[in-house]
Amino acid sequence: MIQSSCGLDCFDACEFSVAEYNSCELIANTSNNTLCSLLNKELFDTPRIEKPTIDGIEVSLEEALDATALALKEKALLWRGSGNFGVMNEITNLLFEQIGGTLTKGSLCDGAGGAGIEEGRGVNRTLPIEQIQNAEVVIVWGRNISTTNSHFMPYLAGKKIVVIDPVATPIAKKADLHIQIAPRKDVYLALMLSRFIFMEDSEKIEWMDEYASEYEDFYDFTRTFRLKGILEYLELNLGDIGKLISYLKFDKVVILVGVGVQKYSIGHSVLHAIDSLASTLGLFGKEGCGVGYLGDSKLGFDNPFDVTTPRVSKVNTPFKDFKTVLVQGGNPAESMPNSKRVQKELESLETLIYFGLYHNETSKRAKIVIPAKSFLEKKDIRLSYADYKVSPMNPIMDTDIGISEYDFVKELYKKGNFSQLNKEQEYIDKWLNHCQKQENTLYSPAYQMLPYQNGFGEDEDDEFIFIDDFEDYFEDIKRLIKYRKSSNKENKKQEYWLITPKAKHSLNTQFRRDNSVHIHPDLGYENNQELSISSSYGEHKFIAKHNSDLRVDCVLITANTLGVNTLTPDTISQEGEGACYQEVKVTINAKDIL
Ligand SMILES: Nc1nc2c(c(=O)[nH]1)N[C@H]1C(S)=C(S)[C@@H](COP(=O)(O)OP(=O)(O)OC[C@H]3O[C@@H](n4cnc5c(=O)[nH]c(N)nc54)[C@H](O)[C@@H]3O)O[C@H]1N2
Ligand SMILES: Nc1nc2c(c(=O)[nH]1)N[C@H]1C(S)=C(S)[C@@H](COP(=O)(O)OP(=O)(O)OC[C@H]3O[C@@H](n4cnc5c(=O)[nH]c(N)nc54)[C@H](O)[C@@H]3O)O[C@H]1N2
Ligand code: SF4
Ligand SMILES: [Mo]
Repeated sequence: MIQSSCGLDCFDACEFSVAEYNSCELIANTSNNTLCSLLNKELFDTPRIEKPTIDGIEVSLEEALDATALALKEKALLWRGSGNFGVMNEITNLLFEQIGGTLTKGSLCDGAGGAGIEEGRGVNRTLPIEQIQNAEVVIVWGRNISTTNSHFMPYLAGKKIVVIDPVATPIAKKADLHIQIAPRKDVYLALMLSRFIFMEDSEKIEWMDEYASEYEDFYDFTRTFRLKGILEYLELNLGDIGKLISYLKFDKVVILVGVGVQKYSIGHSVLHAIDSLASTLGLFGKEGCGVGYLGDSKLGFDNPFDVTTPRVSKVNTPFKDFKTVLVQGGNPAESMPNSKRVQKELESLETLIYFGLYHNETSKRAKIVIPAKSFLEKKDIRLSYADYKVSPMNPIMDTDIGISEYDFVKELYKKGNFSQLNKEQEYIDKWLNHCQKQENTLYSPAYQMLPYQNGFGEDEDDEFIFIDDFEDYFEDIKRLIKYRKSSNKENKKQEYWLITPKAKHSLNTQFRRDNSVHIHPDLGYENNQELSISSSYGEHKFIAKHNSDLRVDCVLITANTLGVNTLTPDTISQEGEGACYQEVKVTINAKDIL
């Protein structure tokens, strides 16, 4: 038996075993006993890049690495994606430190929300699965559990479920309560719920006196908004709020937040407001309670790949300032926002190097293409953003294809005459040595059964800091409410919110791709009709798919859909240097509108 784990960037971090080397039959080690089709099927079915190429012509690995070494002598940037979640992927940082190159900072993923959590709690600790299991009520807030986090589904069985999501997701359809909120309004909902909790005297004063004593100021802040106006803006009535509060008032409440709520410039404020609501209810450090988001998986580790190189934004990366760009484990030409700009800049580079498993929109534009080994073929360990488990990844099969990140860096060290690299196992051991070991399981050094039980901040001697203000430059809601009646939009083309979540049979842009735009049937377009969707960033043609799970004011295009990011803005979130994929309104253009 060889033990290993899935390296895909996913909440579940599944572990598996194989009976023998080179066996493709993966046996799940999870309690739920299934591995999803991404690992079991798509990973094996997707054609790999087998040979290195330069200008499309097959070359030996040696030639490709020589050309890479030469190109890295120019002003060079490393843009690393999240194609493989193993920690050894970051070893390329050491190479860029040696060559005096530049790395990126910020996040296409959870950065904005993470920053909001740190504003309130000081550090972003993961909520242990045990607390989810112990909850009576689970509020699923902008997370598409059955698609992106399916191994959590069994933990939710038998609990009261509330879903806050603009889409009637599968879990929303089964929920006790679904608030089909309009996009980007969650911060106001969290603040209003907190206000009502104070108004009803349901706040947990004793807990707050000890751990979050500035609550009076928070209550005052929630009262700076006009109640009636906000409820209208939220399209909710007092009855809806009452129902939501009736669930929040249970003893054991867990809130599971996904990235959906924070793909906006105010993403940090959304998480900060949700955490503030949770503090009002004393949900931290208590059995069966807590707010689970994407936790800081590296918390407590001393990362051997931390380097101090210059960094540029990962969200609106100025590729044109560089001569050489190495893309590793990512597909910026499609996964980054404002992808037209990205594609143009990648095309005009002197040398774009793509180091990955599959051909994609980035590899197609690359001068040098170097095939990587997949996580089934190399040694690594992975952390998790939804659990404290640390999972070794062992090679389970041989391949002639590609090179591992460690060997890639080792070869380039040799070619550059840089100092000796440590042995691969020594780096892996540096990670492992920090882990807590219980029986045969490894846990992160930050593992705590009840996070924030003793307080907040790194040393757990701080208080929770409530949200006390935020600025919204995209929607000035005080103005919106004031001028609602007089605003005349008749001459303006109807605009829709763009919802761009994950797809079931792909992992971001890896595996199956799509070409659909989901629209509500009431909009009057035909199913399968070609529609051009445009925003102030670009325009792209998609095939219409009727979807009555949507609100009529939203269109939905999944992250694996070609062209979706021609529509999205490369704005950087106010905090956390995160991407703001949904901070945009789009229009629908069809020749034959009914
Ligand atoms: N519209 C829209 N855009 C989004 C999102 C969205 O929800 N909507 N989501 C955003 C989010 S959350 C994320 S995390 C990003 C992800 O965006 P990226 O980080 O760019 O990831 P992918 O597009 O999935 O590309 C991953 C690539 O990694 C390569 N790869 C896989 N394993 C390995 C390996 O072991 N070594 C090497 N060298 N390469 C490997 C594969 O060839 C694959 O093509 O996308 C963001 N973009
Ligand atoms: N199958 C599959 N699994 C994946 C991935 C994948 O591509 N495919 N990607 C992985 C990665 S990189 C990540 S980061 C995670 C992310 O996993 P999730 O957090 O689940 O991310 P999303 O699918 O982007 O969006 C989640 C939900 O947010 C809702 N939403 C959108 N806008 C809003 C809003 O304004 N308010 C509220 N309340 N809800 C909103 C969407 O309708 C959607 O149901 O999933 C991981 N797992
Ligand atoms: S993609 Fe996620 S759910 Fe599927 S096997 Fe990997 S970790 Fe598990
Ligand atoms: Mo992500």
